[in-house]
Amino acid sequence: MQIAFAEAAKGESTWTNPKVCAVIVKDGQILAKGHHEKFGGPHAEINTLSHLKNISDAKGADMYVTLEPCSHFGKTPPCVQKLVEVGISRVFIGEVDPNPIVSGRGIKYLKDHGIEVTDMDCQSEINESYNFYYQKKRPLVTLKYAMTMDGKINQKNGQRSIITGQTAYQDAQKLRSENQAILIGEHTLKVDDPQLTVRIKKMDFPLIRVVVVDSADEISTDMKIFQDTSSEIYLLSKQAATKQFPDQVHVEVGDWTPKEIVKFLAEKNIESLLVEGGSHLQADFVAAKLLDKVVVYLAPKIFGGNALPAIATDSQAQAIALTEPELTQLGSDLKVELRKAE
Ligand code: AOF
Ligand code: ZN
Repeated sequence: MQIAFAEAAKGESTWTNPKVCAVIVKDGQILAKGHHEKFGGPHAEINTLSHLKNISDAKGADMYVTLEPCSHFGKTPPCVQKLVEVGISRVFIGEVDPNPIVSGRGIKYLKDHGIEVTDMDCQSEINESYNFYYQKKRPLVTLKYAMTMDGKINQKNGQRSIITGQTAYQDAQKLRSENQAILIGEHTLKVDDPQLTVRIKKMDFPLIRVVVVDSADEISTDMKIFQDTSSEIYLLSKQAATKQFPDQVHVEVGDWTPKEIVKFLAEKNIESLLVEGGSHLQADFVAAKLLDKVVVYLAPKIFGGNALPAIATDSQAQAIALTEPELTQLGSDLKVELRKAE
């Protein structure tokens, strides 16, 4: 099962689908392994079977699969049917599928068809946001910011400042690549003019970009974010727009509180959201207590002055307890990772 989990992690393009691997074992020998490679593509179990020299080798064999095999007709037919058809005799499952269209039904189908099933209850972190989404019915929210030792994200309000070095930048790109949606506020869009893309590798499913704005009509179509057409952009606006934006841009009108934003993304099957600022947006998520993880890149400098801090809480003080930090030094910066305490 350890081999299977290590192999499952190779599935970098599964998007909102889980990372899964299946290994077929017979007489103490690994006969085949395979993982889910790409969203919409064959599931791990089917890939593994296709790697057998001879499909008849599956008869009487054991399968170690990191996630409960599926029992539904989705983008592909149910894997459980195939496992029964080829004569697998025992299935060892790493984790039960939290997705209600499968959860428990896969196991039941296998058992009803004479296959011995063992749930190894591995509780791995491999599908953290997938599991979170089905348990909490909303995306896992990570607040991310880079700040100086005096808690500043800019030298002056309304001005973009370089905070961290190259190693931290690369790491922040990786963090982006591990999330399905990225969110910023209007001020950050105007001041930083970011693209909100991943530049360190080619993404099969680039993260969707979300910006909360007062009025979409006041946003210039010359901003860099609009030049990139690789993923959808949602402008969450208080007012309807009359302006013509490029095709990948959608203006959604509403009262966009953190709760509403997260609900909107949950309806789009988004399992993970990275909130990249600025100060007021971070503060809104803190005030709504809508945060699950915090990632801070801490740079060895002090800006001084009176620019806003990373989280500009103007509401009543709210203490949010976080878990003990995980620290990583990245060049001369420090990465601090925390979770909301239970
Ligand atoms: C995967 N890969 O290896 C396994 C999955 O949309 P579909 O038809 O691809 O089905 C997605 C669901 O299938 C997924 O949420 C999970 O419940 C189940 N198992 N999915 O993408 C796999 N085994
Ligand atoms: Zn399947």
